[in-house]
Amino acid sequence: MKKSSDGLEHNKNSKDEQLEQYRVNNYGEKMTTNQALKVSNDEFSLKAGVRGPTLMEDFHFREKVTHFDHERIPERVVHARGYAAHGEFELYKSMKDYTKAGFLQVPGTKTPIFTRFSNVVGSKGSADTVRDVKGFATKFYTDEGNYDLVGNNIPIFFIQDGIKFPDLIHAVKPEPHNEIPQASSAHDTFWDFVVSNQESAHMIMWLMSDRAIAKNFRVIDGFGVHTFRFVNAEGIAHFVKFHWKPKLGVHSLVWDEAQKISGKDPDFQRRDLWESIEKGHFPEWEFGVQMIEEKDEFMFDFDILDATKIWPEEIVPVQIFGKLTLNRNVDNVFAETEQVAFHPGNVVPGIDFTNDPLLQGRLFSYLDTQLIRLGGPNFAEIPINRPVCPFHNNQRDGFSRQRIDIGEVAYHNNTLANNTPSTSTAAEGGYVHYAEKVEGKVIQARSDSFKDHFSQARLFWNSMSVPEKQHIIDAFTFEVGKVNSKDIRQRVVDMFVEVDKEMATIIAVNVGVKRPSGEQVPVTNSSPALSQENTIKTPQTLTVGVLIGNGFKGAEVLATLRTLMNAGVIVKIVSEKLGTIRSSDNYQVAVEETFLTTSPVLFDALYIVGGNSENEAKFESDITYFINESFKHYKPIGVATTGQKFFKASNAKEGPGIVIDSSTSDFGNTFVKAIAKQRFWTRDIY
Ligand code: HDE
Repeated sequence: MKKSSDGLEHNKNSKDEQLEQYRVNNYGEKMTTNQALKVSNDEFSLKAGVRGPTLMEDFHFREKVTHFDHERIPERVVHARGYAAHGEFELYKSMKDYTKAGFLQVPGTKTPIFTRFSNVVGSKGSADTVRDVKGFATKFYTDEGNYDLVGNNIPIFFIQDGIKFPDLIHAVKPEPHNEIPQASSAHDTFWDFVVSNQESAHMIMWLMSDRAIAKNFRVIDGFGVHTFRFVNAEGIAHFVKFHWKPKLGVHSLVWDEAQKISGKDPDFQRRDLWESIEKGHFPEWEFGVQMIEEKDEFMFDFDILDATKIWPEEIVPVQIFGKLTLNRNVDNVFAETEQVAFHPGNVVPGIDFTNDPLLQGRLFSYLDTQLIRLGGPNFAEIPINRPVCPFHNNQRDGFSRQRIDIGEVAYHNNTLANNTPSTSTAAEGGYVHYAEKVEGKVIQARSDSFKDHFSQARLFWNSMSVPEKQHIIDAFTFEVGKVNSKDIRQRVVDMFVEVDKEMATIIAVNVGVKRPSGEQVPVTNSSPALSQENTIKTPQTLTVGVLIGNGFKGAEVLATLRTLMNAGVIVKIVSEKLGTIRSSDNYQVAVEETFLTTSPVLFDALYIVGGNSENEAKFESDITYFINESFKHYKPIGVATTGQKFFKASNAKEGPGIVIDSSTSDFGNTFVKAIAKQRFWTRDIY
C-alpha cells in the first residue's frame, strides 16, 4: 500500500495493487549492474594506466552509458506536453437503462482511473500556459477491460474528417524551415490553414476565447467531443456525448498573465496539480452525458455526427451520473505519465462508436502511434497500461515481450488446448459491435449536412459576455497580428465577418487590413451554458500572496489570515528575505517566498500588509510592482491598515475588487467574497 506525503495510507484500489508489484525502492540497497552484479567503483572508468585510455572490458561503464544513450523515446506527435494522476470514478446513479457497461450499473461502484492532461501543440518541454486546447484523457481500469475516454477541454474540433489531421498539425506546429514558433498558433501556416479550411471557424472561436488559456487542469471541462453510442442489454442504442464538469468551475488566465507565467513558471499547471493532490485538495469532476435517441438522429439543424458542432445544453441537457476524483500522484513520470497509451478504440461492452468521420480516423491512429512511440506491439504489458482483469489471446512475441505464455498452442481454432482461449458470447461479456445498418456508394465526399461552418460559430459569439467578446477580439488581434502575410490577414477577417461583422471589422482595423465587406450569418440565438460568466465561483484552493514586512499589526493580520484559511483559501507569506518576520505586537510569521522567488502572476489575489524595511524604497517598489500587475490582471486585492500607503503609491485605483480594511467592518469576509469572484472585468485598468 502506498503512503502519501501526509503519511496516511489511502486510495488502495485494484490498479494500485497491481502497480505495487512493479514498484522498486532502491533506497538503502547495494548498487549492481542490470545482471545483479555488485559494483565496486562508480567513480572512475577502467583505464590502462591512470592517464591512459578507457578499456572495452569495463562492462559497467558500457552498460551505464549505453542505457543512458537510449533513455529517450519519441515524444507524442501531438499532446507531448502532459501531466497525469491516479484516482477513482464513482457511479452516483445506474445507467443500466442506456448502457450495459459493467462499471455503470450499480451506484457506488468505484473504478480506478488514470487521467493525463496535456497541451496539443508544444513539445514535451514547452510551457504549460500557452494558448492551446487541453487534452483530458482518462483510462478507466474496469473489470471488463480498459475503457479510454480520450477527450479535450473544448467540445468540438478543427476538422471534420481524420484524413485532414496531419495537415492541421503540420500547419500549427513550428514552421519546418526554421522551427519557429514553439507551442503557438500565432503564425502564418496555421492561419493559412484556417482560411483554407473553413470548417475550422467554430473551433477557432473557442481557441481565441478564454477557454484556450485555462488557469489550471483542475478548472477545465472535459468533453468526449465525438458522438459515441450507449447500448443497453436489450441492444437499444442512444447517441451520447460525454462531459466532465469541474467542481471548482471553469476558470481562465488573462493573456498577458499567461505569457508571463510561461517564463516565471513554465510548470505552473503541473505544479498546481501535483501540489493540490499532495495537500489533499483532490480535484473532482462530475461525469455526465447528453443523449439523443436513435429515432431523433435527424431532428436537429446540425448533423449530430459532425465533430465541429455542439449539442447546445439547453436543447439536450447533460445528465450527471458519476464523479471522478484525482487523489494520488504518480511515482515516476516516465513509467506512468509518459508510457501511458490511450486509444479511443479501447471500449467496453455497452459503449460503441458512430460514423463520425473524425472518430473513425482516430480509431486508426492511436494504436499505430504507440507502435513507434513505445517501441513495438507489447506496450499493453507496460504496468500503467495493463488491464486489472486477466487477458488471454494468441498474440505472441515482438520487442520486449514480458509475459511467458506457456504451452504449444498459439492459434485458434485448436484441439490441443480444447479450443482455448475461447471467444465469449455477448451474454458472457464478449464485445459485440453494434449492428448498425450501413448503406451507400463507395465515395470520397462530405455529407451536405456538414457544410454549415458558421451558424454555431456565431452561436458561440452570441453566448459570450462583453468581457469574453473583448478577449476574443484581443486574441485575434494578437494571433493574426503575428501573421506576416497581409493576404492571409485579410482572408482571416473576410472569413470571420460571417461570424460577426463588428468583431471582424475591429480586428481588420487592428491588423492593418481592409474592413471586410461580407455579412454575418443570420443567427440570433445563444447558449448561456457556453459563457464562463455563469460558472461556479468558490474561494476553495485559491492562493493569496500576503506581501508583508516587519512591524505589521499582528492581531489584525492574523485574524484576516484565519478568515481566509477557514474559507479554504491558501495563503503564502511573501517578504524580502526568507526566515521570519515580526509584528509590532510581537507575533511571528514564517516567510515562504521572497519578491524575487515568486511573482504576482502566480497568485489569485494579493493581501497588502506592508511593514517596514531596511531599504524602504526597494520594499515599496517591490510591493507596488505586485499591486500594479494584479490590478492590471483584474484580480482581487485586499489592503490592511498598514498596507494603504503602498496601495496609494501604486497605479491601482479603488473600485471593483479592491477591499480596504478601514472602509468595511467585515474586511475578512468581504475579501473572501472578492477572492471567490476571481476577476473584476469592470475595473478601469488604464
Ligand atoms: Fe488525438 N492523437 N487525434 N485527438 N489526442 C493523439 O496519440 C489523432 C483528436 C487527444 O494523454 C496521438 O498517443 C487524430 C480529437 C488527446 O496520451 C495520436 C485525430 C481529440 C491525446 C492522435 C485526433 C483528441 C491525443 C498522439 C483526428 C479530442 C493525448 C500520441 C482524427 C476528442 C493522449 C498518442 C495522452 C493524442 C491522433 C483528434 C484528443 C497521433 C488522427 C478530436 C487527449 O494518435
